[in-house]
Amino acid sequence: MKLLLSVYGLLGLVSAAALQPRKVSYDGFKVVRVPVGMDASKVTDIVSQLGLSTWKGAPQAGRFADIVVAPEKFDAFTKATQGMEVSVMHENLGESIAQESEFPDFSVAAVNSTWFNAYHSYADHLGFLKGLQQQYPSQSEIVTSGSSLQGNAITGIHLWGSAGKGVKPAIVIHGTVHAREWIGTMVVEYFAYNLLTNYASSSEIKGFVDKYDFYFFPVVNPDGFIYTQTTDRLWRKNRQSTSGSSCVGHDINRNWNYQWSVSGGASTNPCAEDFKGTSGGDTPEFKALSSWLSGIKSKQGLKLFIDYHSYSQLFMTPYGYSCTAVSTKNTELQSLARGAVAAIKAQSGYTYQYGPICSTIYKATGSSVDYVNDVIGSDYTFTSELRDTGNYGFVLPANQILPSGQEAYAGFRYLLLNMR
Ligand code: 0X9
Ligand code: ZN
Repeated sequence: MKLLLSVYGLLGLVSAAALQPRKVSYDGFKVVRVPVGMDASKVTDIVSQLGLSTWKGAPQAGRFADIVVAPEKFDAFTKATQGMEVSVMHENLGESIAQESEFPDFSVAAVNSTWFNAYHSYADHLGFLKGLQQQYPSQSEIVTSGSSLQGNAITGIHLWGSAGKGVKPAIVIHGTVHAREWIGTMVVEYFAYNLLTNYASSSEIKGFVDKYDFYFFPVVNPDGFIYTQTTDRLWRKNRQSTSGSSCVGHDINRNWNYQWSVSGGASTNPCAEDFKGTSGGDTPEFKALSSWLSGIKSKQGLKLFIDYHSYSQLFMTPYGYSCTAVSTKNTELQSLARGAVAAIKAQSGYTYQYGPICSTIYKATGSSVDYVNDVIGSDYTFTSELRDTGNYGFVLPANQILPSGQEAYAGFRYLLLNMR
């Protein structure tokens, strides 16, 4: 009997471990930044020969490559990059992640601005939305735009003003479709917090909230986000498997089903960070988000959609799928984007670049922006890459949360003041 019990005890431990895989350790890993030079093949070869992962996709000529290097690869990497100006972003990535993941205690009953001094667990993010909503019960509600693959609700907060709910044109803001881009979560929450807490005292903000219905979704990829907190801080995609492959994850921002088949802006390899999925729109997250957006559009109209990412400090417009296709509203979109980045600069002194996705960053098929612009038909559609430009990348120190929120809000405010 005793033996039996201990065998079962052991089995219990084993199955608990199987359910909760050990956290990926980045102890001693460095993240470095290397100028790619005019011929990208050199850095590309180093990355592929040493089996390294990069933070901003494939190395591009004339830009920087941000590369994660495991301790056992330091020597080979140093040798291979001799003569290049390598700078260090994270001396010890494991330590940077540990600092960032010191989540403070949180209580739903006491939501206040100290929230923006640190990063938080997924459960606390849900608590924050709930706590904020409870402080403004007559002009906000918790909403969900459907379910993720693993059945997590894609949760947001809906705000409205003097006209009551569901009447005015909608403004929809997405964050954290890429799981590791944690600053996006905080910035989208900052927008909701700023509008609700200042509605009564600021006539400008009252004007915004009386004019539009706001829907803020800080984390549209909850499965991926949770995975960054339980298992691998650098996870990007959702957690979908692909038949015939042992690799997990589809890039939701390559899966929106519009111009999805155009070649070159995403990967067909299930192991790649930008895997587009097996067929257009085959992620549960795309299905949920797109059908929710189309419902909102027919119910109250869709004035503005912004998808927040990190990092690179960019403010972008359609299109991603083509560098020659031009949006019918392009002149106005560029003028608004130019104004938004000027407002960001005036707020914090930080420089953001602007322009169409394809020519500003790279060709990307199946991204939310192209779909929302052309299929849903939002009046205005943008996507922004938040801080920074390559000092810390995805693991941005917590003391940059508030300034990131303030500058992103300055850009958002410019749009609210200037959209027709
Ligand atoms: O590759 C992407 O999806 C975006 N860059 S990121 O480093 N955050 O992954 C750029 C594509 C821009 N398109 C949209 N954000 N919709
Ligand atoms: Zn992203």
